[in-house]
Amino acid sequence: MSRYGRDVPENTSATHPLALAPVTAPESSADAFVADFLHSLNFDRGVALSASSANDRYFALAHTVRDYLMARWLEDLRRQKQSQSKGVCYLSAEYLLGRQLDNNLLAGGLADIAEEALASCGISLDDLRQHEVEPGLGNGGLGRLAACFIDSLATLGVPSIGYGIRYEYGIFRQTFVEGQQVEQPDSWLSLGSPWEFARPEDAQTIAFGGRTETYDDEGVTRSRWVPGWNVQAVPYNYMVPGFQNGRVNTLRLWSAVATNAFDLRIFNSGDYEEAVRAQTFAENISKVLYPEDSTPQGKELRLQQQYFFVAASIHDFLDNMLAEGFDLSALPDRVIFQLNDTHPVIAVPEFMRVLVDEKKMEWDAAWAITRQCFAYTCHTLLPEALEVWPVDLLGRLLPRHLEIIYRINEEFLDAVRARYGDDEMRIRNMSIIAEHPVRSVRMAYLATVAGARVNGVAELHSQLLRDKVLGDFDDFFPEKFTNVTNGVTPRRFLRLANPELSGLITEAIGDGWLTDLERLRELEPFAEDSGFRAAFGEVKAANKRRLHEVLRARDGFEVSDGHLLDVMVKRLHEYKRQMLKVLHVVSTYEGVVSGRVPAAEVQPRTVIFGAKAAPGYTMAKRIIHLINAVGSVVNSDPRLDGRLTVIFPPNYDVTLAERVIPAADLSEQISLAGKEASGTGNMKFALNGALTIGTDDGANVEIRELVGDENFFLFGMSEPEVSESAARGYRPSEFYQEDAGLRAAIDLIASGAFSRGDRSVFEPIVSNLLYEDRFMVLADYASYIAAQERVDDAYADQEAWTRSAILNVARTGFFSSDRSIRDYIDRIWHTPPLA
Ligand code: 26V
Repeated sequence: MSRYGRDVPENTSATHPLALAPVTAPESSADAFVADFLHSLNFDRGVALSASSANDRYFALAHTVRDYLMARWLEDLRRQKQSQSKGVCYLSAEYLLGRQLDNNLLAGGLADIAEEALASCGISLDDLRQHEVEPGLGNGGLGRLAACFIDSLATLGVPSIGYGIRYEYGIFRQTFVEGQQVEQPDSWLSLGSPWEFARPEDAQTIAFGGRTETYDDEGVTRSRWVPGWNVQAVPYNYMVPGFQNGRVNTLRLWSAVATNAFDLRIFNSGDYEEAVRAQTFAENISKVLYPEDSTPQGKELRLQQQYFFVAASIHDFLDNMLAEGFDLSALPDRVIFQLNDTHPVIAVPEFMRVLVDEKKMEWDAAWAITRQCFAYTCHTLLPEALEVWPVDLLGRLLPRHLEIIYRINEEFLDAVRARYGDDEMRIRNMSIIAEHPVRSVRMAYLATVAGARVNGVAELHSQLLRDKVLGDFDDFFPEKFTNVTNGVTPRRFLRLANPELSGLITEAIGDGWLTDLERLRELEPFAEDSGFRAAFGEVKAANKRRLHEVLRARDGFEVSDGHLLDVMVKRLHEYKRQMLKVLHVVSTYEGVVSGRVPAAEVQPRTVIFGAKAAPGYTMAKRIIHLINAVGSVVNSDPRLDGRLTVIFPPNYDVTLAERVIPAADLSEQISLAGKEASGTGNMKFALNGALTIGTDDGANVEIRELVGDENFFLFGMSEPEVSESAARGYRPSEFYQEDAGLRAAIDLIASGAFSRGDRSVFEPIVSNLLYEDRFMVLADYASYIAAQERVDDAYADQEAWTRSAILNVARTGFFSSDRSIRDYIDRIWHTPPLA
């Protein structure tokens, strides 16, 4: 029964109360909203308004919003199944969603009504917003991209579903103790989530371990898997509403639960403790998000997570989305599984196993289908980030899958031999199985061999994939390779994060641009309009004030007005080169305290860092410590006259990003060329009118092409120069010897000036920079400092700066994730939108 006292009919007709739920609710419905809100407070939460906590009110509001979207959701679920048109299954181990309330209010066109309704009860919507704990089910760019993509899929009305893992603990909560990162568990579910719908009825049983055997099936010898143990995968559904288009897609995240059969057997043996232990073991699978985002540790639990969610997803699709008696050879017309990096690639042998072992299809026929049903997106260029699974581990956990991988490899290498002859070097390099240092499965190669398409995430990245990382594969099947440059959803990162700029844009060019972001081009002439520039400048100033309030309330920081706001927020990684930014700060500081530069000549700046380090990544954690140490010295030295401030709020997350990005003047995108696959933060900043200081790397290249050289601060070696320098042999100490400014900055760090005289604390950083550093910080130092001087000069002319900022907004509409999704449709998926 619905809460309206009637069951939801198969086809919600116009006369059904749920069907009347407005997409854009009429103004008069604030009263109805109040009634629904109070109903939810009383009947879902079981409290009276006067006795309710803020959390109760947040939940009641969320439930009310949910209910308004529900009819559309049920309708979309029904239609996607009924239409039997081709759809996308997006397989991703991460979804970094951010808070849901505002997004769903906006998508449902309910924001104004909700605000008015709550106000009439004396409740501030803004207060309730703060009660949402964001689901941090991702590490960084890759997880956030998945969240942007499901938003665009829903907004474009693409038949699709996102599949992933419902981690009980998301990305850790970062705290600082004496400047050093300490991780706390993120128990985002401790108060429950109002946005999820458990569907235990749709649980799947997922098997592991055991052995394989062959058997005679009416004269045909077949293989089968005899698993050793299994777990239940229980799905939780989340609404993914399109932007004011009446569409609601689904995100389905799997949670691991011990199977009855499993623990009963042990319970019956009388070993209660063992039974409980076994249950814990099974439920560990979805317990925690791995917080590493670049160096796969080859941990068994992680492979369990990967297989767990892709097997559940494939079975879910085959069991629930196909019509009765569906002819499996037509699968490529019905589905494409998009593999978000290598994490879900074990789906390939699972799909083959289902077709061959369970559906008894011929191997060749099954392989022909599989090759059309998968596509692979690569998100990295760092060799150490490419996942490999030791054969003994994989064979122990998934013995049948290993056999299937061997056969795929055998046939692939036969084809390679047929083309190139017995070129053993080439065969070894292209084999899905690596022999050294331990026999392992190269998941990126498996994905490339199986995928109908392989894409990189920015032009440069896709080119480097073809030229380097997957060069032999590009030679073998060039038609597979394509590019889809990343994008970000303008609903969250422009409309919600920056309502004032959004209002200003609408005033200037009318509405409609949020779903047609190239229309921001129409802002270009306004860059020449001094009135518009003044309004734009005021929006930026207001966003800065709002950020200052957040930083004060959240972390007790006091931030000065009138500073250039210089922001570097992203995961802490050596290749991203936070150290370059630190050296710039230290150089500025050293210039003043040494008396070479009068403080009055320093452009007032506030530098904001936000970054989490993988808990086991020692160098990254040391760099965090150094940033905090430099901040505490610089911020309290009166000789700087308050003209340089370093702020490092802990626990940078999507919620904080939404506050920081709209306030920024300068966006730091300073990775070593050829290392950052794309970057997506870079796009968010440009769209919000920050100017970029950046290398020719990832999507920076495309940003610069679009905004124009004069509106972008380029510095550093290009990728070919990096390769050349690496080939010659990089000798960082030469830069140190030859550049007095660099020497002074490094010496100051080495002297213990930021560690109370203790020279040992940051010594590993210094010696890394001087003698190893794969990421060539010192090589780009001089060029970076020179670019920062151009920044200072440019910022001194506020009119010109604002003009550039407006042009950045006007010219970066290309980076909407709607455009990325259209590219995926055209180049990879070929899925028409559902009418
Ligand atoms: C890798 C691994 C390795 C095993 C341990 C767990 C784990 C979790 C995540 C990852 C993903 C690393 C790759 C990644 O996040 N790439 C980023 O993808 C962004 C979206 O395409 C892109 O903008 C960034 O440049 C790229 O670094």
